[in-house]
Amino acid sequence: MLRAALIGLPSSGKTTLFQLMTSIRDAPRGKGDVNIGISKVPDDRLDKLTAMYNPRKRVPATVEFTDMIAPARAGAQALVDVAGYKNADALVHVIRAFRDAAVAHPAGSIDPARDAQTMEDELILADLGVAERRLERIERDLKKGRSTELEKERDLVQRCREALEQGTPLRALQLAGDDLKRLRGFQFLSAKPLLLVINLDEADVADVGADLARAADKTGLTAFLAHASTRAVALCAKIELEISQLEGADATAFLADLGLAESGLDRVIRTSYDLLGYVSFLTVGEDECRAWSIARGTQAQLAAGEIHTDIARGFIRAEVVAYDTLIARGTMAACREHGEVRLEGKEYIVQDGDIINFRFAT
Ligand SMILES: Nc1nc2c(ncn2[C@@H]2O[C@H](COP(=O)(O)OP(=O)(O)OP(=O)(O)O)[C@@H](O)[C@H]2O)c(=O)[nH]1
Ligand SMILES: [Mg+2]
Repeated sequence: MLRAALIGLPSSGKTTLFQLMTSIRDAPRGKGDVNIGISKVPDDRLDKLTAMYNPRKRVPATVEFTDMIAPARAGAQALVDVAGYKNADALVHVIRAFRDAAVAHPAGSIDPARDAQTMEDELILADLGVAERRLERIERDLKKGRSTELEKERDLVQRCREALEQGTPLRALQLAGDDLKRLRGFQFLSAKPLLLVINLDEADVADVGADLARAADKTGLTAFLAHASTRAVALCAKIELEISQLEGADATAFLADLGLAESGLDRVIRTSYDLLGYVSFLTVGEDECRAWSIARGTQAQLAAGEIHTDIARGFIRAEVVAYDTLIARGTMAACREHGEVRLEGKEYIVQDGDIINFRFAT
């Protein structure tokens, strides 16, 4: 399951967004450090399959959101100190663009570009400390004896330090393969995928709609976004939360009035998936129809492990049919008759929308 942590200045709208994403309307306060909630991933394909199989259970993929309870600041320090934050797969930075004089801004004025840069600087500064400490240790160890692996690590961490010193977040380096593995243990904050959520003012929603370029222009974030090496979504958390409490048809009509084809929840999740390169595969049956999330490029045996470690361990074959094929044929039996249910091995790369039945031995 994808785990996302909400960060941002005080009163930027983190808890409002958390409520929108998780349907937890009165999150408990004062119990531990963080609120944790689950968001169901909207999925048309799962809806269609549920209609086809009429299963006892329909289980969507989920995303877990973490929100600090009444933090002094949910900035880089929280990410370093609080476990639920440190282990997040992705960070969601809520940037205040709503004006409301009744809600004080810690810096005394509304300036989304300044706030976006402040958070970026915090992440970079925290990482710079980690990189420098690591380099000192590597140099000390290298004096004791040569090691090719340590030298490789030193070169990589040096590259990271140079980027950070120039104000470049590590996610912009687009590291891959062994380099990515070497960095994993450090939990560099600026290397984590980051989604920016521009929390619009009520008065700007109708004008902006779902047009990100216009939202950026309106909130002075165009230049920042051009260099941020990340993705953004613009929404008004307060209005979206009000709309989400309406009945389905009313909510759709309300969104359409504002020029929005999709709810804020859908947009935040879809953009997070794009950002992380996540795709879904599905399992079907009379008992349960279910969607599962995996990273793009995941092999069948690893994907099986999402369901259960036993299935991965005893993996024999994956029976795979593409979603579009099943919908076109109408039944799994018809797909079989036409030879469209493929048998795939451990190393098969699971595709978005694959419907899979894993064969395994226990
Ligand atoms: N006008 C307006 N107010 C908003 C919007 N989003 C949040 N607020 C209000 O701003 C205040 C702070 O929102 P929260 O969601 O609690 O912000 P937060 O980032 O969780 O704040 P802390 O947890 O204290 O750091 C609340 O009174 C919200 O109702 C918005 O889009 N427009
Ligand atoms: Mg809060």
